Amino acid sequence: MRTQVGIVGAGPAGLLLAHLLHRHGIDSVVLERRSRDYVERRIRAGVLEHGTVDLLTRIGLADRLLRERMVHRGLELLFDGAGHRIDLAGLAGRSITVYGQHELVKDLIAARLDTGRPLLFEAEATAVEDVAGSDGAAGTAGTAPVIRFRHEGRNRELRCDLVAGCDGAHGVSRAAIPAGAVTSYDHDYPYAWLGVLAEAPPSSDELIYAYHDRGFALHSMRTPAITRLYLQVPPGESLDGWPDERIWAELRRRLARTEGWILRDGPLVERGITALRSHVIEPMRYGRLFLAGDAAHIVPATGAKGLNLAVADVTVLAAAVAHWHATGSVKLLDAYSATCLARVWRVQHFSWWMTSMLHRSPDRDPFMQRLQLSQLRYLVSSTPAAASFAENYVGLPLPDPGIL
Ligand code: RFL
Ligand code: PHB
Repeated sequence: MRTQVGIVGAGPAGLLLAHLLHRHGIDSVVLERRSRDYVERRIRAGVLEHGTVDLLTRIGLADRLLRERMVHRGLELLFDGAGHRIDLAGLAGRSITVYGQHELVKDLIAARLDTGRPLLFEAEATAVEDVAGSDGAAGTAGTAPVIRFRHEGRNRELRCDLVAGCDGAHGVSRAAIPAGAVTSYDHDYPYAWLGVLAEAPPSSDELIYAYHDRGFALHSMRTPAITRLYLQVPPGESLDGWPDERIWAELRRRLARTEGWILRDGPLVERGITALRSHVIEPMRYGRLFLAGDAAHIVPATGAKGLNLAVADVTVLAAAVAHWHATGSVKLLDAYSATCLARVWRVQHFSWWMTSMLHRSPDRDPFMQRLQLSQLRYLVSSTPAAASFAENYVGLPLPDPGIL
């Protein structure tokens, strides 16, 4: 097989990139190791930044999203048993959208299939080779990269001009980069999240981020009938120790408030534990391999940024590939990594900061607790502090491909 851009991974990054390239008349093949059913059911993110929704709207992929989404103009910070609303729309002029990542993935898959261009499920890439151009510049010299993959019981290969490594945190494209050619920056946090999906109407119209002596909790949602909830748990925690009654009891304690408020419960239909971590690879490109989304960086889920960062990356990448295709100039391809990393580090800082403010440190350091409370009180009482939080939470403007 041969194509212009070989895309490894059909998560939000790979699927959106494929669509953006298609709009520029550029051919790609998307390889996904899981089945279609699996990726359409995988429960992950729920919060889309304003810029993400704008982009999807502009390229005609937001019809269902705009019909079914929940628009949130604010959120609540809960501490000391009292809720404090942050007026995101009033402070930052923009709101956020709650729409499940798996719903977005369904929309993106449908759009890809409509184009008739290839998207192979249960096609696992096993190696990415020959990505180093002899002059180091993308697509200008050297042999064509090849992606080796297994599909329908056969070993196959895909030759391409460029490879987009959109294969998430546990993919293979990274392995094509020789040790020493990139630097990895990592930070582990001493806590994880236990996330559940409950068949219960949300108990609040907006998200609630709770700082509590027993640990962080988050009340989010997917639809008017489905609540998404998270609890801070120790890293390495097993679900075995968390029967449903314990989950609800802990959520009730951490989300309790003095005015009396009822957490609506219902059957739990999904449970999972995710470690919180920060990770960045620099640069996000090696020769003709371009990493995008979780393959290049991970942010702790607290800031709700991972999917949105993936969207920002592929917006920049698609514009750069299109420019190269139209003009032969590699200028934007060469700028890809630095352009993305500026946003990545801003978002890393915001996610780290929000995580540090809201989680209970395992050693319950009383000094840290007082700092956290002081920060929270400042945030809810100072308009400039709240405005800075809101600006980052709703999302800084996406890079404008037109001015890149
Ligand atoms: P994905 O979604 O992981 O997709 C990568 C795809 O690559 C496939 N793959 C391969 N395919 C072929 N060959 C191989 N060798 C392959 N290896 C892997 C995988 O099967 C998969 O389909 O990465 P992508 O596209 O970069 O998207 C990133 C987002 O998924 C991620 O950042 C977000 O889910 C993070 N995240 C959140 N982000 C937000 O913006 N807002 C949120 O509210 C939010 N909440 C969350 C989150 C992530 C969470 N977890 C579970 C990590 C909440 C949680 C709990
Ligand atoms: C979610 O709904 O899954 C969600 C919401 C906000 C976050 C993280 C996850 O900060």
